[in-house]
Amino acid sequence: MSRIVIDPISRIEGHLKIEVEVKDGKVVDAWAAGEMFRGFEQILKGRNPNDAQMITQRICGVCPASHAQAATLNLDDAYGIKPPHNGRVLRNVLLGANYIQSHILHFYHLAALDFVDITAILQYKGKDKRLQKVKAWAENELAHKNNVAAVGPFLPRYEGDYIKDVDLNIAAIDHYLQALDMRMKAHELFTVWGGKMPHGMGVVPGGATQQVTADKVATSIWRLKELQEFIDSVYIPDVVAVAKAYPEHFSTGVGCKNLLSYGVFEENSSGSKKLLAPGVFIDGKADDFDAKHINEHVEYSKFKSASGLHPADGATKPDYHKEGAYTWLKAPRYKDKAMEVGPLARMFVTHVLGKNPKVSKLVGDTLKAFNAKPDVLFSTLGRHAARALEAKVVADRMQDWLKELKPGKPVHTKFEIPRTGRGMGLTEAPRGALGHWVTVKDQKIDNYQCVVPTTWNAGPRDKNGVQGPIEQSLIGTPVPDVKNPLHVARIVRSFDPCIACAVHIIDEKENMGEYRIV
Ligand code: NFE
Ligand code: MG
Repeated sequence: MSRIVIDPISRIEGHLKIEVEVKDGKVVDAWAAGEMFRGFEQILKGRNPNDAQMITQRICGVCPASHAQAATLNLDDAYGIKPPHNGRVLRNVLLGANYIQSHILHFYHLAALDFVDITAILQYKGKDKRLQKVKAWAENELAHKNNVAAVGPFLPRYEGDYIKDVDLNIAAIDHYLQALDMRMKAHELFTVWGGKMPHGMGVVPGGATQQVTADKVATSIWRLKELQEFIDSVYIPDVVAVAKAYPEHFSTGVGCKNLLSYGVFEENSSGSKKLLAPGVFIDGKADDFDAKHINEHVEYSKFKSASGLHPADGATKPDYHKEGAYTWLKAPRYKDKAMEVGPLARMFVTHVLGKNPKVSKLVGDTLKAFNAKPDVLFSTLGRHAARALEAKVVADRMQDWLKELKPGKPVHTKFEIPRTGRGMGLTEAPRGALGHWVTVKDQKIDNYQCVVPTTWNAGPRDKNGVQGPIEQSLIGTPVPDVKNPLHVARIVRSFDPCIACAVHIIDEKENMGEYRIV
């Protein structure tokens, strides 16, 4: 029996520790730990409620659009207001731009180098200036490989079964560089309506801030067109190529097989119809989603607040030295079950509930191409495939939304902050189900709770000792070489974890030290 500690696991957002116990070449138990406490929920107490959508965006620079969305839906609910047509559609456009950016980021810049052999660039003989620069970097890197100070972002790495075909590797490195430009395009599209990225100014309670003009629509459409072309002709084919090269990863990283989606991208003013449907998949059965079944367990989390609270009445009281606790993430549960969230959950739930024929066709066609049953989606590769297909569904629909915008019409509904109120804002961030809850008292925030996608996925054991989704997904993973747990890293990265979001104060001296707001 041996223990492997990956701390921190690189190429994810934030600081996550993964610990696994290995017996006879396989993982037999796993622990995921978020080792920072940030305290955003405390920072919000006593503030003007309108500040929530600005402050909560600072939880994360990767998915601020989603926190803006959840916070404004939450405040809309507490204030009893709804955005006008343009306001609703603009929120979709802003969130959609962030989805596309985030999914491309994840596949190319965070996950692909689990498969692509970056050192293949040393054999590049072509004339592309960008690839020549990468080659020069790699040569320099290898010349200094015993000098830690000279080690770049890609090496060292866990060694293992990387793609061997040199041309395929070089094509993938070229796409890695193209993907940087594509992310810039998606960010530009976001800033047309959001002013800046990260932490946009485009979404506020009651709607959006930017007036709709024909030039803003036109400048968005051509950027989106380029993104659609990239998704169709580069991103999806690359995911298919990885899937063909690594079919065994259709059966690694299976996880809890329970899925949760709050639904996202409102398609009507009541919010009853969404592009990606709300729903759950538990013990093999699809069902409607009801927010009353959410609670957060803290038996293994460093909090002294009560366990099992619904987030509307949630509490976040840190306890640095709590016995048995190993993480700053809480363990969210639905009907007391661990639930995986993210693109796989959204696409699967939308498909099995039959809520969007385009999603069902894409999922069906992909499964047919691989001659596979839907069960293969519960896997490392299933998560990558669902993310790529979702990028397409969102980008294609965004073309319609941009055309549905009405120049000159209102983008915003006026409101007053009520003396008291309670709100719930449920949306889906690129990484999964995101909920914000607020209680307003004397026109100030009395309580604010965020339950974030990576808290669902990377959370710890619950009151019943049942592991969180990432922990469960690691059990049974082959570890042929304990010094190079590449499959473990591949599985964890397939969830696209973001710990900045999940542990929503870092102590200046050490994370585990005295509680202090910095
Ligand atoms: Ni910080 Fe986030 C997304 C949210 S994840 S990236 O997507 O909300 O926990
Ligand atoms: Mg929380």
